[in-house]
Amino acid sequence: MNTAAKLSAYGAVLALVAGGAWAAGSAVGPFAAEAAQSGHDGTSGAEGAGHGDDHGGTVAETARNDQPAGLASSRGGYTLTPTDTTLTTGTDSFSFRILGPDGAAVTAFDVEHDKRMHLIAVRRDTSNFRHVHPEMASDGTWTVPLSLPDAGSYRVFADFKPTGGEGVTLGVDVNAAGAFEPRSYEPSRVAEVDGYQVRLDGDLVPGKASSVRLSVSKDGVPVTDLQPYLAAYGHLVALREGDLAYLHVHPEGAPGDGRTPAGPEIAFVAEVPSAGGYRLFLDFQHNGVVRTAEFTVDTGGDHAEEPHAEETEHGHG
Ligand SMILES: [Cu+2]
Repeated sequence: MNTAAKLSAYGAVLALVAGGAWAAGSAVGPFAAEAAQSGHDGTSGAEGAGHGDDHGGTVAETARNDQPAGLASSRGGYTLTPTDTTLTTGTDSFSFRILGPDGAAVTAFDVEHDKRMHLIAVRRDTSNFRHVHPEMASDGTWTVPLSLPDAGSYRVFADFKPTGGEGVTLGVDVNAAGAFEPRSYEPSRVAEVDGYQVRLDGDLVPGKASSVRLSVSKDGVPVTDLQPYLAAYGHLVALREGDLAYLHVHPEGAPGDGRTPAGPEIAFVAEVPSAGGYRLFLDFQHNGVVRTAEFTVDTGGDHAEEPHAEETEHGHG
């Protein structure tokens, strides 16, 4: 009944994003487009006030954030500072520090999903996605090999939880010199990678917790022996086209919990903050190799459901 409850364990990062929107926009609904859609007769304000109820559970603990993650290099007192913002195509490494509220490099981080630091790099046109795990030196400098195949401007996200603080994702741009061809992506719900096919089912409805399912097969045969990778059968990162707002989503259920199968389907609950195009990147592991499947979805228009249609029934009931 309360979709927000489903977010509690595995969608914590995403819930932070979504909860902020609910809290900040409680009078008019999670986002402006939804309010506009539901308010055909100009009563969007009243209707919006009505559907604060079904999101109540997570607002209190998530009200601190009012922006999607990854859009800023500094947030909540923490700052991502790259050692060098120019990288070389081919073999190179990336190093950085996280500065804390006192201006000093942070050296204490909690383990989340098996790692103390998750680093995502993607060119700003959303090509060349990388998800890697840096190592920290004792002075707080993180370093990771980062091979960028093509020139261009890249967004680098550091996803971490400082000990004693809140989880945060900071983003910064780095550049690899040279000419490049920008890429664009048509909507696609089927990914092919190394002989694997991954299908995306379910629609991301802006402003609502939405179930999406990813099904993995190899040469047409469903894969039922996915291997845990970073304590889950899949890791899903969604990036909003245009500004690369960052959503890190985790599956419903975990390996070894007695109810979550090792494929072929991986179920996620995700909430995107606004209508528009999103690029989705699924990391999954099979036969000892981690692969990434990419999808492109457009949450505007055709797929959007009429929001909260059933709630109009009990306005005066
Ligand atoms: Cu990671």
